[in-house]
Amino acid sequence: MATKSSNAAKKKEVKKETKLGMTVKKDDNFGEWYSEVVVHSEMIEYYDISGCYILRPQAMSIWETLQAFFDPEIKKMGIKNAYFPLFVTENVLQKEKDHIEGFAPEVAWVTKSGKSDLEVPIAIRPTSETVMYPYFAKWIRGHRDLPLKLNQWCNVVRWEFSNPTPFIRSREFLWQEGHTAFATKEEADQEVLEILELYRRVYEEYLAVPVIKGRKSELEKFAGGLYTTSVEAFIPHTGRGIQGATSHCLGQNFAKMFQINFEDDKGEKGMVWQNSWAYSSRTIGVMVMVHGDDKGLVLPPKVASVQVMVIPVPYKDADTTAIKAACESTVKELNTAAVRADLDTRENYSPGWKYSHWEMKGIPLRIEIGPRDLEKSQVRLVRRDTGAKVDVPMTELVEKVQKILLSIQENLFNTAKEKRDACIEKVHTWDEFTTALNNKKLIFAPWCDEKEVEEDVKARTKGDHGAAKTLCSPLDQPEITEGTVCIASGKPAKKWTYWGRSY
Ligand code: 87F
Repeated sequence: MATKSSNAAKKKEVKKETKLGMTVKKDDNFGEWYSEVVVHSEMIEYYDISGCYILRPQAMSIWETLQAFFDPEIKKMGIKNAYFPLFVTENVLQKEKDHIEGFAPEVAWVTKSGKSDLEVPIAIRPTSETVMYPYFAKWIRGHRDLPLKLNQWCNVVRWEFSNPTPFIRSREFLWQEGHTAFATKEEADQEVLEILELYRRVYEEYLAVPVIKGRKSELEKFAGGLYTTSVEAFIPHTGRGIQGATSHCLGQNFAKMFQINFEDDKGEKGMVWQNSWAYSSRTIGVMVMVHGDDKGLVLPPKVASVQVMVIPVPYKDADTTAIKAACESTVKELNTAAVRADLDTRENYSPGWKYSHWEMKGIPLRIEIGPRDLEKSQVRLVRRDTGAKVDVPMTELVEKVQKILLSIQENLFNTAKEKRDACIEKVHTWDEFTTALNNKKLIFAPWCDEKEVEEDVKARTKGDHGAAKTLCSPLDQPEITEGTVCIASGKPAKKWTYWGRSY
């Protein structure tokens, strides 16, 4: 006789094989739940190279939506798109030592063409500073050539070794990388914040994920730069922070290395001030982790390629032709009003099967139309976020659907923010700090802002789940009252900083 647990295992196997749906709960095993969501929602297909994933149309369309927002915004700022090569020579890659140091193990190399060894191995870009900046030096001569503001949409490769995760940590990923050069630091400083605000909007307005805008510590900043700002998200289920995007002021470090000089209007020589900034396909993973539930993916309407799925509900003796016609006209009316609606007419699946299928795929709103709805000239709307059902007269269809989609977008953000905020713990002592860390909190603590102290915190909190580190010091700083001391060193605190384990 089969035991209970082996039965359960078998059931899971069968479910997986037939792709019936979600078998793991978000609370029970977050990692497995996540893999199941991204695969069953048809965003990701696993590939036979570890850390590489296929982005299917469901994922790619979200990427395109974010791009359709971000690209015109940076163009308004005078940034232009370009495309630089995928490959970089060792010589050029090694030019900025601080930059490449520490990253070197992650660089992938091409060493052969066919069977013969290349004369010199060629690296695949892990980021494009060293690819681009020799040409910045060539193109920038006088102050009239400034500012130079370029962006590229591309893939990069970083040969990660720790625990690959779709979207979150993959060996190849998509991003935009912006690289700009200015005559003055003031201009560079201003752009860093303008870009950071766009990143906030990507997360909060599109993905409905709350983020904190802040500055990275000296230990966590991009070593090749002057300072790093970031938007930081938080995953309540794992208690981990996650860097959402970064906007760096590079200062004049790269200008020095690559001799990016210009002559100002008085004929004096100067070095440019540079920025670089990026967000990647990681954005999508953060969205999945924050909003997904036991039924699968939950898509914010603004990024859902299909916002409304219409499902005919033909009872046995119902007039299926009339129902079909009503479904078709519903889709048409919504499409005309620029609502992205689609119809599932497949006859070999039951309405109930379709409900869970489209729930798993995260479609924000479902419309059911059955014989009773036809009689009453109404349709039934079912929200993916709350499961709430409401019957709406066909005459009010467009207006009601648009209103509910807005409400879903808003509710997803508000719920995510409430959950995140409930995890924030303001602490004043080391005891409170370690307790909060064990409780998977997003820790907010006064800190002396010393590198050695952060290193010490890392060492003291090292464990199976990784050490605590600074996530960012929010730009929006609370006042530091007289006598406030650093949680780790007891020295006078210089800033309030978010701490936690992170991805
Ligand atoms: C991995 C291998 C080689 C990160 C790497 O954040 C080099 C690097 O330079 C590397 N991983 N970085 C830092 C990237 C800095 C910067 N690049 C432009 C950005 C934004 C976009």
